[in-house]
Amino acid sequence: MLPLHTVGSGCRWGEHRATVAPLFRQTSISRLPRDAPNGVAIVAWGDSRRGCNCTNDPANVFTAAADVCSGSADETPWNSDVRRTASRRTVGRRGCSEGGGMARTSGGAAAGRRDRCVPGGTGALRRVAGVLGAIALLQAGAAMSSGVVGPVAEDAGLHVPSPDWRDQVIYFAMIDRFDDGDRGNNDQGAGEYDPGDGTRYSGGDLRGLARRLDYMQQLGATALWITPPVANQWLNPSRSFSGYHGYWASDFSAVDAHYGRLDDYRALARALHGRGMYLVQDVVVNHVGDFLACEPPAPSKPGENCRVRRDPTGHAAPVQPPFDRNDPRDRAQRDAGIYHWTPAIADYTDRRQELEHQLAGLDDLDTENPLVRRALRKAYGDWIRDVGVDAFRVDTAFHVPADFFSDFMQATDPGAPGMAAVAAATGRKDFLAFGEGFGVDAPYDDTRARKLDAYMRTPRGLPSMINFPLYGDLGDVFARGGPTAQLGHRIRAMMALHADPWRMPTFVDNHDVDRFLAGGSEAGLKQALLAMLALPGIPVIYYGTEQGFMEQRPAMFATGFGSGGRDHFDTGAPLYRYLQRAIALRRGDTLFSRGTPTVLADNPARSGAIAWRIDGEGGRHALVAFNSADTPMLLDRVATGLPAGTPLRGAFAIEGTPRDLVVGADGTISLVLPAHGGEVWRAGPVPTPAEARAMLPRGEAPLPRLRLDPMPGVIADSEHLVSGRAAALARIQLIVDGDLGHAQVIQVGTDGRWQARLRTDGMIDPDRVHRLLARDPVTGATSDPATFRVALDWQPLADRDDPVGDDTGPNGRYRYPSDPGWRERHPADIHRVRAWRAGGALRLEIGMAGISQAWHPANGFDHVAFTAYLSLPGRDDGTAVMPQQAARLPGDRRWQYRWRAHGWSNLLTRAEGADAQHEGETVTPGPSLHADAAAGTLTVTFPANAFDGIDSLEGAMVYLTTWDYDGGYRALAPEAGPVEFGGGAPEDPRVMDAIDVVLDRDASR
Ligand SMILES: [Ca+2]
Ligand SMILES: [Ca+2]
Ligand SMILES: [Ca+2]
Repeated sequence: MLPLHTVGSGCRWGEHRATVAPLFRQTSISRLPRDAPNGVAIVAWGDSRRGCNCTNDPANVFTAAADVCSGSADETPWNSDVRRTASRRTVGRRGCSEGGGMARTSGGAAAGRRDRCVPGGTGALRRVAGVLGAIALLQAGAAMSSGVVGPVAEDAGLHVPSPDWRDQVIYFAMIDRFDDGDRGNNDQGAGEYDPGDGTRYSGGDLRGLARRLDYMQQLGATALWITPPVANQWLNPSRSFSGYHGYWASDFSAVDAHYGRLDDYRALARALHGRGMYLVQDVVVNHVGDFLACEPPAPSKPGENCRVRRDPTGHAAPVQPPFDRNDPRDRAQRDAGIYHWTPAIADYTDRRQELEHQLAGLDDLDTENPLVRRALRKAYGDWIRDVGVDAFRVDTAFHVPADFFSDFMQATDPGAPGMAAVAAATGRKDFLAFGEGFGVDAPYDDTRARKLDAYMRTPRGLPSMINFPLYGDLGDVFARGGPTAQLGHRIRAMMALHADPWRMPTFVDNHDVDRFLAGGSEAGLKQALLAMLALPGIPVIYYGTEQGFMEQRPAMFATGFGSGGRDHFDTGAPLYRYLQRAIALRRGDTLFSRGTPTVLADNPARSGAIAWRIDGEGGRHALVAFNSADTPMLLDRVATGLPAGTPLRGAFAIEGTPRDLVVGADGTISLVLPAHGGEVWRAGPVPTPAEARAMLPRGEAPLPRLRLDPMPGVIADSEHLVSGRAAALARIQLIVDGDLGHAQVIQVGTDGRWQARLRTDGMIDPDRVHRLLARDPVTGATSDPATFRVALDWQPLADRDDPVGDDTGPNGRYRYPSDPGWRERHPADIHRVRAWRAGGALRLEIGMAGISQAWHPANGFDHVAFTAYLSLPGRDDGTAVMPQQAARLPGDRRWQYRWRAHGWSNLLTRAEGADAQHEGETVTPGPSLHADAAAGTLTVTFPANAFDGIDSLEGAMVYLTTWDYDGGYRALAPEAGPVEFGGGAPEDPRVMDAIDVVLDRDASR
């Protein structure tokens, strides 16, 4: 190991940077503090080592010098840091293979670390260029070391100051699925490349990203977040899955060969910075790939239940020290304590398991170990310094103790300082790192929001976390028809809980959850996106949302997985155009990116209206309103908090031309919102009293007297008689929960009295407060509202047992996937089904052999999907085809409604548009779902209005089936795989267990 000295006498790679970086700041090459030291390092190292500068010339004149570097690494006395850093620069292979081909001496993930370039061909020429270039840099470096600024301007743009993150809009792309800019790196020969298979590499890379920056920038994005570009475990045999996604690291310090070379990455950073855009790298600190197999129970001593497995590329461990020390049977490795050597997390509510056990079997690092911490800081600090990364997204932050991040961000170790210090040395004063805290809160609950908050409040820890709870409520409200009060609650909670919600990334789609459009409509997606853009937080647009993607991770490029054989970079696509417009609204006025929202109105009972005001600097205000329902909704007498007469100028409308409004005399506004509407207004200057009088309508007639008679607070019947007075009116509208589209028109008697039947069997949740009012359809005047709840009296309709152990498919020979999550639990075995009705509402309780929660599912159960088909009596419409299950209903019966739910979906469709592939039209409101793991039951409740308000379910039939679902029904093959069912052909029915239930009160016990 060489001693660390000042510039000019053998400084040590990795540490010289800290020594020389200040020099460059002093000489005011502020954009280049990271790049310059490489040049200096050459000087320091002298002739014998100059070949190892494989780096910082954008023209790649040193590419061939990489041969020298890796070829001589073992013979030189450099420490491992030198070798590692040097090898990273060759890891893309391409530079070598261009020159004379690559002899794959070892292969495997992070290949190139020890691969050798075979000299010859153009490689020799390039080496000459490399030497010449090295001499040029030597001269530059000599000038630098004497304090004179050298000619390093070709690296301009690698480092730029931090932006105000609140104002950014992030585009998030999966490298492998975005664009293939270099076909030569697609197939690394390990059987890991197959664009026909979503579990394999598709060929996307860093050059692909770089050539599509126009596409992102024209959309309005100001930053690009990419999935981890680091060398991954290419294939995992136990899962039949590849590391195309980037989260299964083999070497945190190397670019994966599929994605290109270090210079490709630097070119991407420069190109972004040259456009005024920023680079966000996804980083993982919790785990590496899956080399360890650890069986439960948790060990009493480290590693006793663990063994290492060799993957198809021959690796049994990550290649990067110290993460290569993963074998607990080796005492020295065990004692190094790099890993936790624990089984997979079985109970996500157990904090210790969450922190120390394997997330989905991925080898959990002991992030308390100083060796681990240092190696991670070093690897990730290098990306900031070498590539010019502007921010990190930190994967799986909940699985690492919050105080780990204080060290990660702020450590003062001179050889491996924290990210904040590394970033500061490159001129970034505000290096953003935002953690992933996966999971959403239940409606009106803040448990996870508080957990996120605790990470952000850990002293000097992670500055930001992704706002998952907001994602959950945007989806519940705009995709799944939940009450808008859920979103109202979330907005209030995030403003109250978090110190700086403006810097928490927000999203509607990402790579780990079902796409919005998989369960929601395009109209709902437009609303969710606009809501996100009109709320605090850094909006993240997941690639493909702007192209209407419905699958989670298809390729944007024609030759990649799931592309449909065409490129999708369509700047004329309707959602692209829409997002362009909505992003422009946000970016056009910091009121939207920095303002504070106050919720003015929402709907606690159902989908419908929500409105908030945004207060910005300088007394500026905006108003935002949505209607999430399928029908026009009335927003009546909303107190705006703005002075009477304040003009509200239409700034944005999802459809049509924005309209102007004026705040009424009492500071309120009333308006009708079109179905799935969304509008934004900017408040004009507050008027003087005289101006206000002029703005307000003149000579208003006295409002007619509208009144509701008192109502009970709780209604148990499926119908209720309501009454009231409406003097001098011929008819009124009776409006429940704001639903103007379904207002009942009621004739008023000559005595000024009226009465009407109110149907309540669409109101299935006894906790929800409903709101009734009468309205004069002519003037729009309304009565005071009455509020009430509905606790229906459920009548039994069916109770059927199903055999135990018949979860073997229609032929009796189906087998579960080989993963123990299925084999040991039999999660698809139905034991009993009970049914109740209340008016036209239906409740099913499904008793199961057991309920798995292994993956921490949002709906409280996993490893099984339920699909039920409802056939109404006396109906001959619908279809017998069971979509995506390769089956037909028994007796070719037809269904009119279909329910499909798994751990993360809960979807009701009607038969219109359904066929073998398509699930049919989505129905809202959808059912509510409740899993009781202890009782082994799942309860699903369908409101009557889900079934178009049919009067009775007597005689209807329900065909309930089980299978499993993961962005699609899981595959079936003769042999079961880790996640594939076995015992049938791919074209056979995807049904593990099934039960036919007649809904007949007399037949029930
Ligand atoms: Ca490629
Ligand atoms: Ca962990
Ligand atoms: Ca059964």
